[in-house]
Amino acid sequence: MSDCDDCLFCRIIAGEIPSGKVYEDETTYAFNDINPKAKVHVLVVPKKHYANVAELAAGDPARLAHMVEVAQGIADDAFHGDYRLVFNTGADAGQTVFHVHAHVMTGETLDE
Ligand code: DGP
Repeated sequence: MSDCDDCLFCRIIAGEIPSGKVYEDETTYAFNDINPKAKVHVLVVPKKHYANVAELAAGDPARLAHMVEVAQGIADDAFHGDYRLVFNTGADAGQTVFHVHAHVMTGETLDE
């Protein structure tokens, strides 16, 4: 982990920027997306900084699996366990924050 001083999500995890926290454990943090695309739209992030899901999968696959467990728990609580999980990876795919984050969208029936 390095170069986190100017990482928005590292600052949110550190509590330097307020967020609507919905879950936290030793390795993982989850908070409401500021621009929700579904009734429930939560971002799940590892506390350790990885730029994208490919780096996380290569560096710590167990942590990635745990993020999916956390996403499942959010959907179990919000909407009988159904959810959409999105990792935008790279600027041309729409990634704007380069600290890996899973978009968990749930809480309602989603359009295709
Ligand atoms: P992406 O485009 O995949 O990199 O998604 C970044 C998401 O982060 C986007 O849906 C909006 C959200 N976001 C950006 N800045 C903030 C913030 O300061 N607080 C919160 N809660 N969400 C943010």
